[in-house]
Amino acid sequence: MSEFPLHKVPASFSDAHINAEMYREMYRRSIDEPDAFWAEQAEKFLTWDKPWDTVVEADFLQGKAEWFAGGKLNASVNCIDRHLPQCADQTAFIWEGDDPADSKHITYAELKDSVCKLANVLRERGVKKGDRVCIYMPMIPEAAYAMLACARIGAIHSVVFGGFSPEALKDRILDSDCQVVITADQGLRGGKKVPLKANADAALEHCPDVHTCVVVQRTGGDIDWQDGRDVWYHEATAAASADCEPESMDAEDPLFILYTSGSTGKPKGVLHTTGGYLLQAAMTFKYVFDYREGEVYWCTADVGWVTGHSYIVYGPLANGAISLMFEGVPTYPDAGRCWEVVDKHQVATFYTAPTAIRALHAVGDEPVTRSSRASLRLLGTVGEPINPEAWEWYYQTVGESRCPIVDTWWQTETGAHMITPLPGATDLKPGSASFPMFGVNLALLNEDGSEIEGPGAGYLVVKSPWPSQIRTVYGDHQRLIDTYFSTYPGYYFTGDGASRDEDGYYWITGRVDDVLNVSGHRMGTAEVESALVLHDKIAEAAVVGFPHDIKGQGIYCYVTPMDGVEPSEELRKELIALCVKEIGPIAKPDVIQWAPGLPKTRSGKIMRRILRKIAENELQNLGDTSTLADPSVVDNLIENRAS
Ligand code: 6R9
Repeated sequence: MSEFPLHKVPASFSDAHINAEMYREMYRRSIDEPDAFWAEQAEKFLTWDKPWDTVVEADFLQGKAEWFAGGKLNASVNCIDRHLPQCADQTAFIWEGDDPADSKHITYAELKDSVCKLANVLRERGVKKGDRVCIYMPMIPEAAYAMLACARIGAIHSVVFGGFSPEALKDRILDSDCQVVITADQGLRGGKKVPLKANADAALEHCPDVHTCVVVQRTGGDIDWQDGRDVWYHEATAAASADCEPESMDAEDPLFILYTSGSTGKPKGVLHTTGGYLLQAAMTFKYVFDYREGEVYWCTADVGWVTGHSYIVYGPLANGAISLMFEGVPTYPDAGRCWEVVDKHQVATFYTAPTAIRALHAVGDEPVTRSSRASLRLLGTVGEPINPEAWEWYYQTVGESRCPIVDTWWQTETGAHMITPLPGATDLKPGSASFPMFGVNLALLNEDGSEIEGPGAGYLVVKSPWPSQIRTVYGDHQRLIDTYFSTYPGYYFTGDGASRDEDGYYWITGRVDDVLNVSGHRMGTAEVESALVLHDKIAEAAVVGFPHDIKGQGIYCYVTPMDGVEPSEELRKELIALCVKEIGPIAKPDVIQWAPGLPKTRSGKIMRRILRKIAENELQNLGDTSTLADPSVVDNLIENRAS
């Protein structure tokens, strides 16, 4: 399937937690005897206040899954308190600031104090078990304290990425009815200030039920203040006790909500629960990264995405690991920053997104080769398919051909890694996420829903429940069923296409629905379209993805102005600004093409397939155009294609 060579498991991983034989045996058992397998893992990885009654009960037709029912535990205790007897003085987080001169270590004992103080502040402000708390933060340790403080008192956190606009923040606060927001005065990224508190203020104008806004002082910049509602983090926590009795939670009590984009409508609040989520985050962290005690592990994701939840906070801390949290961007002050940080903190595992690898590759080798990187043992990628050329550069230049790469496929909805190599078990094929993780029962389906046996390509689905699966779409369980469990009844539908080669390796080809993946960020085409048509000079818009060298996918917008409106450069700029305002900078269109008309079927459905082909410049190969209501529309779009 690929002309690139197979990379064998290196000798340095011969004593890995999982070798090839163990992988085969554990995988077999996890599928044949899931109850016994997961019960063992749950005992091994987590500390329970009370054991569970049943391991799993699930019904895919109803979108239902219950794991470890009757069991009780607290996620913050599992991430902090239980490590204290042995590791109180060990580092939990290394924080590396945006400014290279700024970094600090936070021990597990310090983490416990900070989390408990904030948990007490939240309790004093009336937050109870089951209440939702919105976290809108830069990449500072207080973001993790906030998540764990919620977990400690049984509140459900909803982290909203700090790059989202006030509009997007408002929608998320309202959808899950959050009454408390935790934010910072300003964020700092690549030397630039991000006006988080000002954004929160703008959002909160439309959120009358938010009674408390806790504000971390990060930059000391000027901000507005609403007495009664706004509380300084440093003042409130200074007065709080460093002990906080944890809430003993049912395994199925919610831990967090995280919004993600789908192909239709507004973003969905993906809900994860306590026991199953934490177990699978913990287990995959240890095995996929072959984590060894005392090693420094660095995931460059933002805590606003699921990767930050599972692999900066919950997975590492549940294993008592040292997790590096980075406030900045990979190209600031220059493109050598990541490798400087690797040397500075002696990082063993580096986990990032293909888009970052491609961007760094484009700058050339020098920023990499001027660093040592001798501490690196393992590399990882996540978020989108990685092209084999970028993989090989990452492997040879960054890892000097001695560090395996784990290409981890998973989703906000899956909670934890689903398809991934294990560094001590899997021979690597560049560009392939390789094999399913323990307990992940996969299939590829044909269009008609029949399963493909052996090599082939089709829709990627999951056949049986797994502990960290999405439990519901917050406030709309029917939407969960419709989105994931109805397309192919009896299966969880991932929305991704994949192929399986003659050796059983999986190759993810990308989304098969109207979801874009721009620099690893998920976005519905419908979200961008809704933003565009908010403009009063715009009648209609259709948005598709197109291949982009660095971002993976770029955003291509076909826009139809109202009758009598002349397209202009000014209007184009207004539309771009509108997308940034409504969604955030990640939704900035790459191309806007004026379209006097959009290709539609006679029943009025936009034929996106054709729009995709035009955006991709595949003009010879438009496919069947016989159902077009007006074929001249397509000729016009081709003639005026934006290049
Ligand atoms: C973890 C995360 C999920 C979508 C997913 C797929 C794409 C993620 C990938 C990958 C190919 C990988 N994706 N990892 N595609 N290879 N290793 O990214 O979650 O933001 O929900 O995105 O990302 O298309 O369906 P999320």
